[in-house]
Amino acid sequence: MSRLTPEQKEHFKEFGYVPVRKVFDPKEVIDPVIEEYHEVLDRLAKELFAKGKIHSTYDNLPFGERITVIYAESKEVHNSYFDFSLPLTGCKPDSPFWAGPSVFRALTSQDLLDTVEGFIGAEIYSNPVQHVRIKPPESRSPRDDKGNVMFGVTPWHQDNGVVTADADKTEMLTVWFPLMSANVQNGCLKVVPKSHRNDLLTHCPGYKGAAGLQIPEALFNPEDAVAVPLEAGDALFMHKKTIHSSLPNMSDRIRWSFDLRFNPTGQATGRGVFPGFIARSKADPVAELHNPNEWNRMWHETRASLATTGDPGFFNRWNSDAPICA
Ligand SMILES: O=C(O)CCC(=O)C(=O)O
Ligand SMILES: [Fe+2]
Repeated sequence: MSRLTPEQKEHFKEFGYVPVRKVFDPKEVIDPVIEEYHEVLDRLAKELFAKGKIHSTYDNLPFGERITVIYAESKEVHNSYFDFSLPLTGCKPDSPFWAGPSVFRALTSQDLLDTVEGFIGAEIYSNPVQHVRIKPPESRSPRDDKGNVMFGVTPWHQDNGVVTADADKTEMLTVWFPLMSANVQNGCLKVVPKSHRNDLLTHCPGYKGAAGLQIPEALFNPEDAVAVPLEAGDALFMHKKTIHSSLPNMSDRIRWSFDLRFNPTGQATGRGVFPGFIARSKADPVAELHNPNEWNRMWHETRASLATTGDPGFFNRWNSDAPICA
């Protein structure tokens, strides 16, 4: 499988991102994840059916179609059931998440870590800022009461802007890869080349009614952005200051991706309440985590503790009162 070439490293340094083809074998890394998610969807379907929110569990549909139909009929996006992360606000003892063994194996794929090593060296920490994103076609996606597609486009941001300030000096690398091909039609990412040379720009919470944090377009030139289509097995590597967003899913199939972060071990993750782990250590291989059950246990423990202690309360440094956010 692919290792980082000097040209790819140079591209990353120059432009703040680099798409790498065939980082890992999708049959080895992605197929087991998809298999695992079938079971998660099955449980969700049974739960919604029992609550009377859907008329059928749609067992016979393929994954993408099944999830699209289930989200549409239940009028809700149930992405937390699949995500290997927890809500930062309002976490409950039974908040759904999924930290299964195949997901862990994808996070720690040796082929993936070999490429990551090319960027940040051989002491690799799996930063817990990570998500699976399943985006149904916008034409059939549930909408909120303002008519916005739920979990639609990701607005412009820098990943540095969504972590706490203690990680501003962290050499955080974003790794984004699709589980099925992602292109302009179904909503791949768009990145602004060379934007990593900027400072951290102001992010506005709930800007123009959109969910989440967003950099106002007055602060950079969105016209400079380029789309990054990828096949299963490819990955996009991004600098923490690279401005990026996603396109809308205008296709008739889902857009399905993992986004992971890695940093050199010992540096702040920017989300200290969540559990990370040493994915690779050339200096101390014994410190590496290889047990998927232990990873799963750490997330369960975090959920229990957040549900008891309440919201961490310091995860967002931004305020919509900033004049640029008006
Ligand atoms: O997949 C998306 O829509 C957004 C992903 C993203 O912002 C990231 O990977 O940092
Ligand atoms: Fe991002």
